[in-house]
Amino acid sequence: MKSTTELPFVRGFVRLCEIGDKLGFHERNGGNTSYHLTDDEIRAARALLKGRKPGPWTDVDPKGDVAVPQLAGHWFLVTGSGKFMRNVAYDTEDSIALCELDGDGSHYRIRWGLCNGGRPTSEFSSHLMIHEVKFRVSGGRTRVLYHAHPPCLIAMTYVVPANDKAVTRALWNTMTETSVIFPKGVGAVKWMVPGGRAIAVATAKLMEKYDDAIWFFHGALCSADTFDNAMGQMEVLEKSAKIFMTVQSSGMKRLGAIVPAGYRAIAKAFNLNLPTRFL
Ligand code: 2HA
Ligand code: ZN
Repeated sequence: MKSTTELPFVRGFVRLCEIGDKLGFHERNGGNTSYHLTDDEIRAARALLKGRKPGPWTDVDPKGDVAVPQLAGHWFLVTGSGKFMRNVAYDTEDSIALCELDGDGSHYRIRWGLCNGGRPTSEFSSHLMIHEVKFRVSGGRTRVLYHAHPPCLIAMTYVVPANDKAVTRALWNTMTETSVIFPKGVGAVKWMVPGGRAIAVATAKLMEKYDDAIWFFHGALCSADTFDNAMGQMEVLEKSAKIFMTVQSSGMKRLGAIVPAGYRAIAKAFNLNLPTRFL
């Protein structure tokens, strides 16, 4: 292998960005994503980058408020601040960055990418805080964080109250298999300023128990083990929200069409533990 863009995790990352753009989830520079490398992937990247000078150490959070000590020394592939998802496949080395964290998880340096300058996404510190939670609760399985602005999902947040139960029930009640994709439910984060510490703390807390969170009037954040699953979850959120909004717009407000006994039957058929508080 000669180039960083040929590494399998870089190819998967680029493909996710490309698909998200085609699905209309990313107007202009909307959305961002990050990937947490495994030890083997770090070794492969290091071998390719041998002799290449890393960028300067930089605060993870410009305000110096965020450190992720449990991720000290870990590497992340992340979209660049202000970069367009549409351009990630077209001009990969300009659009994304491979970042290494320092020994206390408070600084990063760029090892590859953002070749014409720039910084990781404004949500980088939020992503790292969420990666730290997910690394712990998933035992290292969760690798991908994907943030997008899917239109029907955003529209739905104007109709459904900002709480986990309301959002989960609304989504579960659209397609029969939505509860199978989100068996733990989906978290709700009330409107907050993006890129700030408050939204990061609120989301990180929800990510202890959920894999997905809706940011009201903004979009969603999905976490998963693979790029396919992260994109799959975002697609199911958007498709479910589209069905929800279509039914609402028709005037047929038949929320609750799938009855609690139906969910119990789904749980049995798919061997799931669906929390009864959402039924
Ligand atoms: O990265 O979507 O929320 C651009 C955004 C910030
Ligand atoms: Zn956003």
